Amino acid sequence: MTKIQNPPGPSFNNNLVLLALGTNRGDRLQNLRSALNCLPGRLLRMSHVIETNAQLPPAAPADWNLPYLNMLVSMKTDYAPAELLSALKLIEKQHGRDPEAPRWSPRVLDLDILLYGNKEVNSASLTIPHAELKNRDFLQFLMETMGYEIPGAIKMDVSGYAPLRHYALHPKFVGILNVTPDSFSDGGKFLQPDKAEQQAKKLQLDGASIIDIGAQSTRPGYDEIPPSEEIARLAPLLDRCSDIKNISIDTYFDDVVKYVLGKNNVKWINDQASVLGSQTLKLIADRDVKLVIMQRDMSTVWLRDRLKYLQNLGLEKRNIIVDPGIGFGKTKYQNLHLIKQLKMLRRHGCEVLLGASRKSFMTHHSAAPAADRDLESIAVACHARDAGVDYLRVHNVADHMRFFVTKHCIENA
Ligand code: A4P
Ligand code: MG
Repeated sequence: MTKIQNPPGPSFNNNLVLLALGTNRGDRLQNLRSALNCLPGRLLRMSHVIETNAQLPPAAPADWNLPYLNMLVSMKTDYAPAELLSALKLIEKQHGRDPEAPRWSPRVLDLDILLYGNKEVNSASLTIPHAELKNRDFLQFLMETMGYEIPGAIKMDVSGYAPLRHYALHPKFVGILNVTPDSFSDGGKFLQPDKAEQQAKKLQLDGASIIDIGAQSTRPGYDEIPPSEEIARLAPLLDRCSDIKNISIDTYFDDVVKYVLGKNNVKWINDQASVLGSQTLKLIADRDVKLVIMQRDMSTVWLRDRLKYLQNLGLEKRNIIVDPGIGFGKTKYQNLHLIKQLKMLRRHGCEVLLGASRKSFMTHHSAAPAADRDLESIAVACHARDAGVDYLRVHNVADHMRFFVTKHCIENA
C-alpha cells in the first residue's frame, strides 16, 4: 500500500484535521496499521484502539452485527477538505472496501473526517464536523481520551461508556499455543483440539497478530517426536482453526512444513532449528510465507550467512524475521545481554521478533515459577518495544496488551 503524495505547494502540511478510523472485517488491527501508513499528511497524535459493538440502523441484517475497532488520529495536511475526502475514499478502496456496498454494511476500512480546523463544511458529499459526531458515544469517548473539548451543543455523557476491549497497535504480538504434553510453562493444557481452539481464539481476541502453534516441545532436554506425530497433533486443530486469521507453525520437519503450507491461514514458518531442506525453503519462498530464523548462539556471523543463503534460494528480506533465540545456546547472562543489544538486530534489514516470555533466564532475578512470570516478561517486552522490535512472542497476550495500551496513552497524551 503506497502513501498518497501530498500536492505540491508552499503551505505543506498546514491544516489540522481529526480523522476517525473504523474496521469490522478482516484482520482489523492490521487494517488500521496499514491505513495509518497511507494517510496523506503528517500524523501528530493517535488514540489507542477500542472495540465496540456495531451501531446499526434498526432493520440491519443480522450478519452486519460485527464488532468494530475504532481509533482517532490527528494530522497536518495540505489537502483541502474535498481533496482529503477523495484521498480517504481511495485508501478505503485500496484496502478492499467495496464502494457500492450498502451504507453501514461491514467494511475493512472506514475513514471519516471528524474535524477540519475550525471549518464548517456543508456540501452534498461532505459535512464537517461529521454529522454522526453528535450520535456516536464511541467517537466522543475517544475524543475525550485524547483531551478534546467537545462543544456543549453536541456533547454526550460518556462517563459510563465502556468499550468491549482496548488495544495498542505496536508492538505486534505472536500468541504462543503449545499442543504438547511437556512444554515448560503450558505443557498439557492445550493438548485436546477443542481446548487448543479455544485458546487460539482467545489469543486472537486479546490482540495477537498471529498464533504460533508448536506441536513439539523444544525445552532443554526434550524427547523428540517424529513428523507423523506432529502432523497428527496439528491436523485436527488446523481443521478447527479456519476462523484464526494468521497462523505460524513452529517446526523443524520438512514433512510438517509441506503439510501445513496447504492451509491458507498458515502465514509463517517458525524455523528455530534451521535444518529445513532447500526444497522446503524454496516452497516457503514460492508461497510468499514468512520465515522466522533464530540465532542459536552468540555469533552474528551465522545470521548474516544464513540470510545470504536464504536470499539465494529466493526468500525476500521482507519475508524473513530474525529472532535472537533467547534461551538457545546462551548463558542466562548472555540472554540479558542480547536483550539489551536488541537494536543491533535491526541492521540486518529484516523484521525482528523476540521470544523471551516466561523463559528460564528470568530465574537469575525472579523466584516466580515459569507459569507465573508474566510480570517479568512484560518488563522485557517494554524494553524490546523501545528497541524497535516488531513482534513479541508471548504466552499472555491480554496482560501485555493492557500494559502497552497504558504506555501508548501516556506517550500520546
Ligand atoms: N460524508 C459526509 N461527510 C463526511 C465526512 N465528514 N467524512 C459522505 C467522511 N465522509 C463524509 O460515507 C458515506 C458518504 O458520506 C461518503 O461518500 C461521503 O461523501 P461512507 O464512509 O461511504 O459510509 P458510512 O461509513 O457507512 O457512513 P458514514 O456517514 O460515514 O457513517 P459512519 O459513522 O462512518 O457509519 N459502529 C461502531 N461501533 N463503529 C463504527 O465505526 N461505523 C458505522 C458507519 C456504523 N456503525 C458503527 C461504526
Ligand atoms: Mg464513513
